[in-house]
Amino acid sequence: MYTLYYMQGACSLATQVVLHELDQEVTIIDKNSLDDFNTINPVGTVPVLVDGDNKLTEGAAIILYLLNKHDNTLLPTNANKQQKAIEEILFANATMHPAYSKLFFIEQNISDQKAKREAFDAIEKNINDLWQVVEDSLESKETLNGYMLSAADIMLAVYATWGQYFPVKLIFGKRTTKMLAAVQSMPSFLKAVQAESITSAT
Ligand SMILES: N[C@@H](CCC(=O)N[C@@H](CS)C(=O)NCC(=O)O)C(=O)O
Repeated sequence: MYTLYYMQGACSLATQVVLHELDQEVTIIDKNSLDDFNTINPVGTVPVLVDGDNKLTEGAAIILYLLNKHDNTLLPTNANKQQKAIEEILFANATMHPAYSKLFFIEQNISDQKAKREAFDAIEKNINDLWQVVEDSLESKETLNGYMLSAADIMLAVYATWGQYFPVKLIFGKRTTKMLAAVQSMPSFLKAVQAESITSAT
């Protein structure tokens, strides 16, 4: 049994979806329900996963830990394919996620309206360029690795929901839209969203 610290709709949602895909039981705890979350993760970010005596942080590291620990079809075993899948997980976590994080940063930290608009415009272009990279990589395939759903698809499907909260126009290509919709309608994804809405409301 795992414990996952999360925030509603945040990147920790991808960790929960992966746990469901792996058929693992998980108790989820809303970071915002605690007064002292920084004693759990001094960086203050979710996800944090507790596995027995083991406390894990950093989303990509947590997902790779789970994929290495449990049998699954999300991470290929073939060395070259696995390397590619890890690249895609890192592209999601270390390239796409930080681009979206700038939207939150701009909203919270820039008060001058002109500077704010310029910053949003710049990051809008950056994010759209990254989604174009995803669209190009989905040419003639339905998921990032081409033959099965991957952890990176799940991570991207979570981040893709964040743009709606900001004054930016994000453009998803046809193939990307199809891949994101496929992930967002998976039973594991719906179960994770539902679990967060119940736990956050209590
Ligand atoms: N590098 C970290 C970044 C995680 C991160 O930025 N998490 C955000 C949510 S998506 C967070 O916890 N922000 C803290 C807050 O908004 O209170 C990871 O991948 O785990």
